[in-house]
Amino acid sequence: MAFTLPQLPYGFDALEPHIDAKTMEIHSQKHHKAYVDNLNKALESAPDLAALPIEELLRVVKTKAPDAIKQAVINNGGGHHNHSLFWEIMGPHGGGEPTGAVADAIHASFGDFAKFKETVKQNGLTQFGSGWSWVVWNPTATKLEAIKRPNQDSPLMEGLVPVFGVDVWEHAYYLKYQNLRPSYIDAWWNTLNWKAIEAKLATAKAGK
Ligand code: MN3
Repeated sequence: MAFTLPQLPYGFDALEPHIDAKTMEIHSQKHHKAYVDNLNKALESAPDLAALPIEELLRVVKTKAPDAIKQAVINNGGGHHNHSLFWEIMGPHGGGEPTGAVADAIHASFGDFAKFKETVKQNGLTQFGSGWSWVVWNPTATKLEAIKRPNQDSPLMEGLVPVFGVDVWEHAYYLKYQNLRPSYIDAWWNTLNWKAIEAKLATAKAGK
């Protein structure tokens, strides 16, 4: 079955003033849609791969995808999964500090929340060009880690599970913030839906 563009769980303007409605509309309806369309196109010649859940596809792409389509699946499959996750971990009336399991996991890996935020921000700022600053669950180390990865490279390709992260491609912020990536990342924290992130962490810990 072909991959499909998920519907945003809120309106384009729901993350104002932190992320503007126009950026949300173009980002989800144009950029994300292009990843979905190009993923389906790349997989026309590989129906066995096209039948996999997106997470499983990304886990096996490096070993199982034919060379002719491998990079296209990495780019567009990563783009599809990264953005689907991105929309889910944000929401209206977000931000603040997490509680419960997410707070515990952050404290265990990073110490205090301010230090954690600074690490995630610095990863986003030092990602040269396009990419993501990720908070991932490392199932081997059984803890959260903060990493940065270029382009649409999914942490799933290296056995890590993305829990949440910030898109630092210019298309994610340029309309409102122009070259000010630091201001965008600071504002992004105000969009976080910690309940959704807690659910992602639980799923990651369960190995799903
Ligand atoms: Mn993007």
